[in-house]
Amino acid sequence: MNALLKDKNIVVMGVANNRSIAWGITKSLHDAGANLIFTYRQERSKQKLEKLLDKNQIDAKLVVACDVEDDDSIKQAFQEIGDDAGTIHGLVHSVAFANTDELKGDYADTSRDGYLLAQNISSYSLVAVTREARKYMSEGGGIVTQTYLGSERVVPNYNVMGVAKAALEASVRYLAEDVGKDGIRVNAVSAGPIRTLSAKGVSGFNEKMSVIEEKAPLRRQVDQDQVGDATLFLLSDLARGVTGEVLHVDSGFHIVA
Ligand code: NDP
Ligand code: KAL
Repeated sequence: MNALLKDKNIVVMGVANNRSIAWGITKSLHDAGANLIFTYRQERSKQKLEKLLDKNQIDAKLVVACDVEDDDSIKQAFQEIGDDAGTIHGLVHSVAFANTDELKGDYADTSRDGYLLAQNISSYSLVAVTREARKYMSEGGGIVTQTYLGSERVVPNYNVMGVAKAALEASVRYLAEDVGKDGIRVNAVSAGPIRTLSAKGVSGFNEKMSVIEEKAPLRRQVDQDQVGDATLFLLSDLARGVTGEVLHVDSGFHIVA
């Protein structure tokens, strides 16, 4: 237990189950004394989340539905959060989606609809939620999103999602400039491969995981708790001088040739 986020109201988007990166983040933020507010899309995720909170004796301040494909849903969710919490001090964006059939084969075969869907949910959503959340971030604070190395390098099968993450990382920089004047920082964590529901069943995931143990400087897998602690750092005052940054939590894999 530490007091890095004591009495801070933090919104966490993207817990689907106990393997979710957002759940690792939840544990770190809870240990730091934060008041937690959650958003979910599917009813199934809400049920899993409520069970997890119960089992871990974490009291959520609020749990609200939010489909990031839908502006009205985002507006409604943040209005409810703002009405309940008064002030938001932090936001964790941990959502992404692309059609499975576009996460294999040639990137050149990506359909227009598939491209736009990946951009919509995985990248534009950060712009939309930043706009709504900042209305309630009157005391400043931090926003952290989740990205992957496939934005910087060509990683087989990541395809349309790599391009969405490149846009997401560019958004982090543009948003950081916009909201910096209000004392709000915007950063991303670039995690190494972690076995989650999203990662399940996508081609090439196992190979990407094993190469970390072989080639990354630390020669060990990345887990949700490591991403949780790095996200906590970025949300906390310890990172008060850091914005527009992409912090790699990948056992150092991105530095090796
Ligand atoms: P999860 O499957 O656990 O989480 C994905 C989340 O995205 C789910 O909670 C899902 O909610 C949510 N989501 C999808 N579409 C929408 C939508 N339209 N509106 C609201 N929420 C939506 O996977 P991860 O924890 O792995 O993924 C979290 C983030 O981490 C993603 O941005 C991913 O790209 C990133 N990342 C993951 C890595 C990994 O190896 N796992 C590596 C690097 C980055 P629901 O189920 O309710 O629809
Ligand atoms: C090179 C890697 C191997 C895998 C390639 C692509 C991974 C893309 C991630 C993307 C978020 C996956 C999906 O959108 C899956 C979706 O089509 C089907 N799944 C679902 O609908 C489930 C039920 C819900 C919960 O999922 C979502 N997203 O809502 C990349 C690896 C090494 C690293 C990863 C996995 C990165 C990442 O961004 O997740």
